[in-house]
Amino acid sequence: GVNERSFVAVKPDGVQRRLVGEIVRRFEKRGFKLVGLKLVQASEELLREHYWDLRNKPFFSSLIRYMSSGPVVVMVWQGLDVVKTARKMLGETNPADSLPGTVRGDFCVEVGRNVIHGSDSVASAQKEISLWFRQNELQLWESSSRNWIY
Ligand code: DAT
Ligand code: MG
Repeated sequence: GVNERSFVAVKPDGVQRRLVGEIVRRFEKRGFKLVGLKLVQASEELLREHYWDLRNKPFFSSLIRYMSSGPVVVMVWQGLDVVKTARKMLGETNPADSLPGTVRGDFCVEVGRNVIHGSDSVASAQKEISLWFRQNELQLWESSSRNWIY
């Protein structure tokens, strides 16, 4: 429904490369509602929890090192089918497979520097939102353009 939420993060390379505004712009213009946003230096402990499902992959330790190499911008976006739509807006995990017009297809070339994260299901979105945000960091607000989007 329209209250679905997704967790989206601009990774350290995206922050360093000044892509935060561009990425926020795409989600705003699509019609999603921003309900949480902050710039954080993630601890390795938090990142290991975030990527728990990948703990046995050969790239796991380099992934944690990359993700803790600088601040990330973490966001919660809300709207109709936002989890699936955000994944489409991100592109494929490997930027080489990502179409132009997607964030990864427009702004990166390597899987280990793929600029952005987005939850892969409603269930993982709920887990990730509660891992990265406190309840009082999420804002409930009425969007004045709601009736023009829905
Ligand atoms: P996604 O970020 O598209 O959800 P994922 O959850 O499978 O992809 O993996 C998380 C991140 O781990 C991904 O964004 C980049 C890194 N990664 C995935 N596969 C990789 C690989 N084969 N080599 C290096 N890094 C990889
Ligand atoms: Mg994933």
